[in-house]
Amino acid sequence: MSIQPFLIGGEWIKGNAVPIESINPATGELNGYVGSASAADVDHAVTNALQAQRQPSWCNMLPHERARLLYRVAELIIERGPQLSAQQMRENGKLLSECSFQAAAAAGAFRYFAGICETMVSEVAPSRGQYLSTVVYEPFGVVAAITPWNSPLTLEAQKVAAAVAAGNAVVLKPSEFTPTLALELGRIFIDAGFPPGILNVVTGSGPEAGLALVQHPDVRMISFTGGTATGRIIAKIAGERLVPTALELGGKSPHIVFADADLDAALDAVVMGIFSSSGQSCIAGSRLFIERSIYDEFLGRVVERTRALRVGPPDAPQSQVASLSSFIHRERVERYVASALKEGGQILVGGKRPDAPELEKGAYYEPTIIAGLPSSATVCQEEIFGPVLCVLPFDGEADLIEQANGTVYGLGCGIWTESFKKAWRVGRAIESGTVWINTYKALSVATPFGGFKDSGIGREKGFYGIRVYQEAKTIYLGLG
Ligand code: TXE
Repeated sequence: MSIQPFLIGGEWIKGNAVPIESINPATGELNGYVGSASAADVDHAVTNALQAQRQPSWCNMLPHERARLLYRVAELIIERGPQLSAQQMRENGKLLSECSFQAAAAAGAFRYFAGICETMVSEVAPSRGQYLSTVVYEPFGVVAAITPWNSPLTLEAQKVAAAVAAGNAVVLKPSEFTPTLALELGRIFIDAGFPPGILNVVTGSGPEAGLALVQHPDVRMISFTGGTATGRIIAKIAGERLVPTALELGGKSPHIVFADADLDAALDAVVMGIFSSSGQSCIAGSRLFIERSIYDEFLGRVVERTRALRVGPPDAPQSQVASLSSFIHRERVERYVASALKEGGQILVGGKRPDAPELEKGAYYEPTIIAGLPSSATVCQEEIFGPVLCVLPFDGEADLIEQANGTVYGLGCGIWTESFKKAWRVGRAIESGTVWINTYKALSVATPFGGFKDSGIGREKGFYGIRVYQEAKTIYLGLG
């Protein structure tokens, strides 16, 4: 059995834990085996990262020199884009077109943080005495980056680019469902000329490799994207260790349509907002709120549009919704739909696996719409992370805001109305890290991203996204 090794200190290692079996969720076929890190392997990775981070060749490297390496990584991602996109598609079943878009976004993240390296400044505070008071920003040392399976290309790039731009070394642990994109990033780092050990990749399970990483005493900062339950486990450990974290967790984003909206534009956005990536997106607009006066008419159009979506293989150009990321995840989605039925919900479309025999071997699930449940129902409260839209009517702004804010999450929110005053009022009242007005899922590396409430702690991306990976240090220079 051939096992793909992982990367520690520039060396490729098979690892001491049980190898990962990588399965293509769109076909059920085996992609191959990938090495799995034990706690001892993780210790080895962190030790290497620490040594590499302390080497003068790295810690004395000037920011504009780091920028050159980061630009080179961006170029290599673009050159290898088709291969990276196809590889992500084979591991998580995402549409090839979405994967290609994400490869370009990954390169964009490296270019953006390279640009920040070239333009960032230290600060001089107004003096209050005979001294010069300055603020400089230092790297933490070793950063642990732990990523999920839905969008490894972009999520791994945005963490690694910012952490390395800030001067850290990184130990990256990708999801066991999508282990090899991080390995390709490791290869790109070597080819771009980064010193060995600045990016280490440990593939392996969450409870073994992931846990060993967050517990390691030389890891000084943890950046995590994944489910809220895992985020909570990590936050507890980090709290005990007094290590800062950036946690990007789940969501149950409200997508709101007022009667005065441009309903054609809203319709496109509502359908794309939930069913792109088969709903496996933390910012999926999974709760649709429709103003009562247009509820029946608009819901009818959403149902009709959803029924017409073409479910198919991720590499077929005509496919609009591909498979889910794993068979185990499809079962989780099915359990949620069953719970909706049990609680009295009505399935307006979907609610089952597709009948097409050619999709039988993959983890496909039909785009599904559920109505007739109150906001308190399980499927309206918990993150399903699949192609399932829950629809609710609302009567006026107060009712809407109460319902929209009535979950533990606060990641994204979409508002459709032609009244800018109403959009502003509602947008300010919604507890959410991002609000889209008359657009949805627009994302830029140049703006901060993160969640309110159980959707996370901290913000990634944006100009200050680099500060997440740095400590402020004040230096007083006596002049008296
Ligand atoms: O994610 P996990 P899972 C949500 C979504 C999904 C649910 C569960 O609702 O249905 O989470 O998905 C690593 N210590 N999101 O179970 O477990 C794990 O190996 C350290 C939302 O797949 O959070 C992987 O690398 N690490 C989301 C990473 O955590 C641990 C994206 C994420 O896996 C660990 C994915 C531990 N104890 C799921 N346990 C988003 N915000 O976009 C696991 N891991």
